[in-house]
Amino acid sequence: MKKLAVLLLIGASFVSHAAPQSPFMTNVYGRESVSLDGTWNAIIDPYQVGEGKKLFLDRKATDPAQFYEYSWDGGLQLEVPGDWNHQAPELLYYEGTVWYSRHFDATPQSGRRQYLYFAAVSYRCRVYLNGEMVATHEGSFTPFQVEVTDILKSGDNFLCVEVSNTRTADAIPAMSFDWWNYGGITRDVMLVSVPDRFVYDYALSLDAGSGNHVNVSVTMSDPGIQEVTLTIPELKVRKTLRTDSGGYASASVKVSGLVRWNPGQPKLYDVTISSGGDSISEQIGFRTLSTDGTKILVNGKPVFMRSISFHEEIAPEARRAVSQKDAEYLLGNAAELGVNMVRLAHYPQNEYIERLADRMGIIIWEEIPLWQSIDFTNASTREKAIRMYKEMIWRDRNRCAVCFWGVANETRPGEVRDAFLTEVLESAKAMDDTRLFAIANDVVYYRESSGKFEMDDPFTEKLDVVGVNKYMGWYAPWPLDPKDCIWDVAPRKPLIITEFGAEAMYGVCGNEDWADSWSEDYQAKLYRDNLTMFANIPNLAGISPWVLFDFRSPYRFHPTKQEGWNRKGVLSDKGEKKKSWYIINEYYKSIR
Ligand code: GCB
Repeated sequence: MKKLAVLLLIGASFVSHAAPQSPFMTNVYGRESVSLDGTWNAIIDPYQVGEGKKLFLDRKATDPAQFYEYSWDGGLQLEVPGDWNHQAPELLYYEGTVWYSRHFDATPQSGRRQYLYFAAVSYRCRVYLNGEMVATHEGSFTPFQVEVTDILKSGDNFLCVEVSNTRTADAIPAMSFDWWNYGGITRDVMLVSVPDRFVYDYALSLDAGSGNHVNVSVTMSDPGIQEVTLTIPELKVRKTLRTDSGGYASASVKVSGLVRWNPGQPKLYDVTISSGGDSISEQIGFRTLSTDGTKILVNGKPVFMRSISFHEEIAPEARRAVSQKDAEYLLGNAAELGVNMVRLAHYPQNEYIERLADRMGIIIWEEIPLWQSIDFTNASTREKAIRMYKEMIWRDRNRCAVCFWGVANETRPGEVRDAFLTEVLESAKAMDDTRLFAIANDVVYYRESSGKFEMDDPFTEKLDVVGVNKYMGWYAPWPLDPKDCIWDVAPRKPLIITEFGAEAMYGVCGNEDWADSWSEDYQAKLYRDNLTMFANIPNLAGISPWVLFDFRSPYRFHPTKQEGWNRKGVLSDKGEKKKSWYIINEYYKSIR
């Protein structure tokens, strides 16, 4: 029975169930677990011969005629969580396969189940435990788990993971993208222990209609009618639900005196869900989201999005962000700029970031990497996108900070793309109707015939909010004086400028009218000009300059200006403030 569950979870397939069931449990960080982070052994396998050589077995010669062409001892070691690229010079640009392994001790307990949980592996992987393949996963930015109760041994266990970050045309993102292709076991790994029957997934949200009901849904790990109790002590909520035979229960619970989560005023409540011998707790906030014409409303009040984007990267150390401390660094720098929102570029980032945003009261826009050159004709890519999107929602649907689900970034309108994105959008909407769906589009052009900036993308009609990435003064010359640039883009919806900017080398002074000066002065003037133009966007509901930090990207190979860095940060790769930082900081103070 448990073995069957293992097989069903392989490859992130979904267990068929009376109720929708996530491929991983909700709130793994609230579970009893043993961390498998730390130093792992590694073997670089560019020709992919590791499987044939059975690297997933930790073999040592035991008779005189035996030898093995590999050893897990005495070779490369890599820290987990972490990208491999910054850990060894030969891995800086590496795109291919690396095998990871480690031993760990376990003590299986009767009446409990054990899961291996990977918060993210970039980009695809196969997981072997004690020589047996137990899971595969594709996608760098969402978690997966596999039950290993029946495979785990008392005492020593050997865990091996084959990881590949090879780019392929059917992948998401696809062949080229403007950030570093970090490979490796980039997020936490843990061995999670849960009771035999446990609270598998749950979602809580404030009912947008009544405003004083908390909607809760719970799925137990196993079918069968069971009692589940929700408690929110501060609100004096204690509600017992009965699941259906599929192990699913939902209810709408009236609350009084609820203080809502707001940007800048992040009220969170201790919430516990228990059933039988199991209990899981975390802090959750409650808010509503809606739009009214061209306004975005949080708890019924208009909020202008003062945003910034960042990649999941610690620029001064040229590596992926992996920890609570790293989350504090990224969101701390964003907060200092004066934001109330962060657009996570361009994928779900590690959970430390979303959870900290909840606690700091910073709104999050989250998206999957449907970035530019996706193969929209490929049915398997579409299935992948739908799965990734669901995984993102499953992981983060209890994070009230997450207010926007971004559907795609800079894609070309057309029948094939529209059909693809519509399927992604519809399956996401079926899972979550408590957030705003948005897109970041770059197909906005100045039309001489109308004298206005316009956009033709009927797909945006299906969305709540339209984002526009527009690099006026950088990739596109100004057609008119910025003060005369009038916008008529999605005029009946809220519009967020989701990207604008220019590259500048920190500390470089230069001609503010010459893009090729790569100077802070050019970037600063471009920022001032854009702010002037934004005043002519009647439906403007927020701005999100591109980007907080200079970030690493093989896309950017100018030998003296970029050296593998996209220099559009308002902060340099060392975290130094450019002139543009002060312009945005002042602007954000002025519109608070
Ligand atoms: C964009 C992309 C972003 C790039 C940026 C740039 O439009 O959405 O990922 O990094 O432009 O710097 O060109």
